[in-house]
Amino acid sequence: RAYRVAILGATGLVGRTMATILEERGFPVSELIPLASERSRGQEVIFNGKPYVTQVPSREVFKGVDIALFSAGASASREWAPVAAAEGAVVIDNSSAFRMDPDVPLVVPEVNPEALFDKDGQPEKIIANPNCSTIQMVVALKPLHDRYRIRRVVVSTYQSVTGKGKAGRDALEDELSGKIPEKFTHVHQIAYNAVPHIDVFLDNGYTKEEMKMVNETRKIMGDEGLSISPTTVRIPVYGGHGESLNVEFEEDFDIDELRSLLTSSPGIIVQDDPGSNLYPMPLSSYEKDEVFIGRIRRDYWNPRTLNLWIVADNLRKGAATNAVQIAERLLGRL
Ligand code: 2RA
Repeated sequence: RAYRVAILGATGLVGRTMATILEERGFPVSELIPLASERSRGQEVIFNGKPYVTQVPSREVFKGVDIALFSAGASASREWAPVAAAEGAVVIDNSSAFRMDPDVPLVVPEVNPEALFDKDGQPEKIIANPNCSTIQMVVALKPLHDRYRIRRVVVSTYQSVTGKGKAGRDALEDELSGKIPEKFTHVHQIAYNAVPHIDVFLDNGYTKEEMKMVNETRKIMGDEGLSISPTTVRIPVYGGHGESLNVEFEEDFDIDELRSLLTSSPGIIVQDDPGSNLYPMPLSSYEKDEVFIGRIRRDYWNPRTLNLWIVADNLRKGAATNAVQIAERLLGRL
């Protein structure tokens, strides 16, 4: 059977990528229902060669929708997810609105697919898609945690301007072309710069983006004891987010065994050959759906600790691909 699929935020960078990925992966869509704010009403979204006109969300519009992919920000999700769910749709929500709600599963299919279903095997009505910087990290950490038990992770991110959507990308292009705005989209100039400030600062001195990496990782991995120490940084690149990790384990590890473990784990491509200058980069991860890992090496000072470098396309595996992979797991169960 084919499904009626709505995309809320259909004209944004993630929403458009969701439609592209549904199409690329041959997801069985009988009708696409693109939704967005008043500003985008009437814009066309081309899907499988057919134009679909963007509407504004309403209770009516969600009637008969099987799957609703949301990427229009937390307040739109808070308003419309309960409505869509009440009308019978399963909502896969890319905003932060429900991620830490104990009644809502937060899912990365390679890590905790079992959380998608209730005890009767029915799909949960609202499913949260994690933050981009969390998704790529947990895909890499899961097999390592299962095998060597992680004690602590220190992570620094190098995040693409597209994490802030089209406005984030346009801001870099404008600044590079010499247009300096009155108010910077990335708080400070991002062209030729690096800004260690993503989302707002919290009372504990961390940013909201950093605390997402802490709290979401614990929830997805099902381990409240995991200690994660993040610093998140915006850099002037497109294509993907990079993350440098220092991971301390409970157990000893053999580096060759660890490398083969990562190579054989789902969703991961190891690109690690310093002799031929091979390691992942944002440009080479662009438009790819996997998580790329390289620079795998033992910590110089602590033998139970590992250094590695992880890159993924933040609009794809960090957002749209993960959401569509969740939807794929629901096929046949709706
Ligand atoms: C960012 N993590 O990169 C955000 C996007 N969800 O700004």
